Amino acid sequence: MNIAAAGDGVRMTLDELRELARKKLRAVGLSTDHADAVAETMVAGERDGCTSHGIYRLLVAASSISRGVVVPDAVPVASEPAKGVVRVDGGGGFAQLAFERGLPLLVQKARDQGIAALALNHVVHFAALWPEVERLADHGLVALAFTPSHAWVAPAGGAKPVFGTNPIAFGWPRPGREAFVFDFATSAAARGEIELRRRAGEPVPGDWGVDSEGRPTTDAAAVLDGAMRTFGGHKGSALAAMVELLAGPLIGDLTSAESIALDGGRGGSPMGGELILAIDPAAFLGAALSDHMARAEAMFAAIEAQGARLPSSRRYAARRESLANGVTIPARLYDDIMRIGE
Ligand code: NDP
Ligand code: PYC
Repeated sequence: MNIAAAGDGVRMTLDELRELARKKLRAVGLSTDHADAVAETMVAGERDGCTSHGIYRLLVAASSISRGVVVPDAVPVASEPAKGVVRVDGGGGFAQLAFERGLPLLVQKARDQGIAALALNHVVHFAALWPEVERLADHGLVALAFTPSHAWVAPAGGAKPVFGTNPIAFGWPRPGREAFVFDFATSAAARGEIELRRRAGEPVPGDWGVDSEGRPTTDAAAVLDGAMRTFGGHKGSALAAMVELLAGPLIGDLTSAESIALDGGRGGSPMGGELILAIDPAAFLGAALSDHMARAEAMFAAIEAQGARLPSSRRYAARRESLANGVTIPARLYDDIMRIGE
């Protein structure tokens, strides 16, 4: 591996990073097909400057495997319980391979029927959702994805965890251009962001969470031990509840409270489900498809014309830079990664 020290980090190409991730995941016992699928999302996160869900997640995945939270050689099984529904039982493995197994059927059903849903069940989830909605948008489909996590987040007006950090991702295809994509936690920040601050010894903003006594704090460790806050007060709180319902009871899977109870203090990544919706614009628009997609472009142009940016524009810029020049892994993180599987 031709890696180079760069400042207080280690610079490498994306191919080198992918190889490192696969090797380390296999070293902790993950089967090759899982290791490849999981490595891909970590590399995508690092490439796009999403460090809380980039290569740092190797530490998280290795820890979940060593704590016995993940079935490392699970074989995802796809089924079609209804005309517009694909279900993939992940068998306790990581969600990435289950998504790969369900994707072709989801795309086919969305094209055949105009709209389709994919439920991933019994999967361990630590990843960002944008790679999934972006893949669907690349197929010309509008996409939404939701997953609960572990009960770390208090409802607006409370101070005890009920919700997970419960991300919502949305993808919109833009013919000839990179898709419009957003993806964020319904908590004030992703937990991974707070974990990175704790590792770096940095404080968090005062509105991200409370300590275990319900007092506001800027201490990252105290928030992790206490309760995180939703974004946007009661609005984020309602959206977090919606994610619990859509990707929990609706698809026959766990809520964040049930998932953390199942974990039983092992500290693994959340076990549960994910719901992904795919909509084919052609089903609504038929021959008028390109006229109406052009109207969407007018809205994007109106946003950018006033200097505001589109969600995902920073990510695509980071991607171009990483593809050209590689990425730099912080020295301490690199050292921690190198110790995986030793
Ligand atoms: P952020 O608060 O960083 O928000 C990210 C989204 O908002 C991106 O789409 C980003 O685009 C966009 N955005 C940010 N700033 C602006 C701006 N000024 N103008 C326009 N758009 C903007 O994300 P979170 O920290 O909440 O979440 C990070 C990741 O964590 C997500 O990918 C999520 O899926 C993941 N996550 C996963 C969980 C799981 O259980 N699996 C749980 C919780 C989170 P851009 O990327 O271009 O900056
Ligand atoms: O960052 O909140 C988070 C998170 C939870 C599960 C995966 N990422």
